[in-house]
Amino acid sequence: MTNTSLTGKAFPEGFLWGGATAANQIEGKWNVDGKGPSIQDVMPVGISGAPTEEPTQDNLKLEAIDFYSRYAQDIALFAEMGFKVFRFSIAWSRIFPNGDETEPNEAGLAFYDRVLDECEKYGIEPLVTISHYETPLHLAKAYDGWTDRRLIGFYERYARTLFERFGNRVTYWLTFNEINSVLHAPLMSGGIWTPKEQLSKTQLYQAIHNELVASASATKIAREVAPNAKIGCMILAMPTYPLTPDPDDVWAAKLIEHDNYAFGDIHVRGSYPGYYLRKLRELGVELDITDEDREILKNTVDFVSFSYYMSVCETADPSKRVEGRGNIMGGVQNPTLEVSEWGWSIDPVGLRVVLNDFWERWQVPLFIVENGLGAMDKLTEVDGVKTVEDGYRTAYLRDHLIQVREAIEDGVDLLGYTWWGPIDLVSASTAELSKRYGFIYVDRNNDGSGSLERYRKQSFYAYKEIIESNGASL
Ligand code: BGP
Repeated sequence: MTNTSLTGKAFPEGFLWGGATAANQIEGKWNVDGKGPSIQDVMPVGISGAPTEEPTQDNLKLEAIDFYSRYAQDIALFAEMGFKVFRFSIAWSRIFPNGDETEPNEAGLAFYDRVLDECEKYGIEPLVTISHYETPLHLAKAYDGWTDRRLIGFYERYARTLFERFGNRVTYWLTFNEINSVLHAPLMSGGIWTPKEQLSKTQLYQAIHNELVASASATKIAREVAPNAKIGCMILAMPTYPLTPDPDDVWAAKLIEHDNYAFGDIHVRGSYPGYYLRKLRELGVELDITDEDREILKNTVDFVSFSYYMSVCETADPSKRVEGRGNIMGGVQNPTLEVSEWGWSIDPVGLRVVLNDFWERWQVPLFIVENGLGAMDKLTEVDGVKTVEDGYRTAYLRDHLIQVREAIEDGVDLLGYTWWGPIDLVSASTAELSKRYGFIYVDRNNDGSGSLERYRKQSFYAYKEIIESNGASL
């Protein structure tokens, strides 16, 4: 299957190798230097349970891995691995603590200046997510998040503030993390306080519309105030295979793909596709779309970025449905694949499938901004040095990168690859620390204990070697 003749072939020159994080999963210091609470500060169990009214001590994100204090040391470790790019998000509620203020919080902006200073010191390109699952809590509670059109204006002000402040230091921007995940996780992804079961389809699709307009509007603002900026959308990619060759299964899989493609189609083409309008009609949803919205949507993105962890299957036959676990969306388990300790299918070829599909469909450069393996790691000692013998992580990394190389050979225009969680962090879906993704181990446990010391895992050296050889060592 795999074309082994590519073994030893380097990736294109200038390929951006690196790692990806999100503010709420690493920074900690949730109420320091003027930061307001975000939805994450009241989500102690991620999306696996209800939010709390106030931040509670069991919420690991409140201190996370204390990147807020340790960013210089952490970025130095990324530099040691040879990172060319570091993806991080800006915590909206550090800049606008409630989200609806008119003036930004200078101390919040100053923190990201310091982070950028460190990146520049090592020649690491920043890749900034404007909104990564961390809507200010006030916007969630007082406005019901993105269901309310007024969020467009708040987000525009926030994005403009970032472009004005950092536009000369940051080239690559992502407007919303995994924007399609709002379909499945309305609070985490859309800051929507109404519980999912009580949310009407009209509210949900209006929230999506409002986010899409805000995203396009950010692109428009960037063109004005930060002309060198490259703006990307970010999609949770999960290829959906038909469970059997039955055409009904093929079509059922296509419908799921449409749900996800719609977000890319709108960002790249600037208008709603026919299949999406049909879906809205069939759901009986009538959206509030203004003529101005339609104009704004025409501000299309420069590139499409995505996360990729796994694939799923779909079937039209309820008797064949065996639900698997997975990244936010889940789906029908693929019986041919192994799964991770969290039940996520492991499918390197699926990454090649996504890269080809997205490239053929949109013909804009792509960026893999998340891919990784969450696993239980065991800190051990080798020759007196603390480390983790995580050959399983290196194997996952290599297997996926080999498919990436195949896709590049297939003609896909790919800007780079950022491994999710190059340093252990708090997981999004379950808010635990024992689900470790890092090449760097962080001594902190699910009960909050630990010194926060950092240790290089064996995969640290494996990734370093891959980057050093620009992929030729694969
Ligand atoms: C993506 C999110 C990330 C990240 C990752 C892994 O959906 O963009 O924030 O956490 O998935 O998921 P988890 O942390 O649940 O293992």
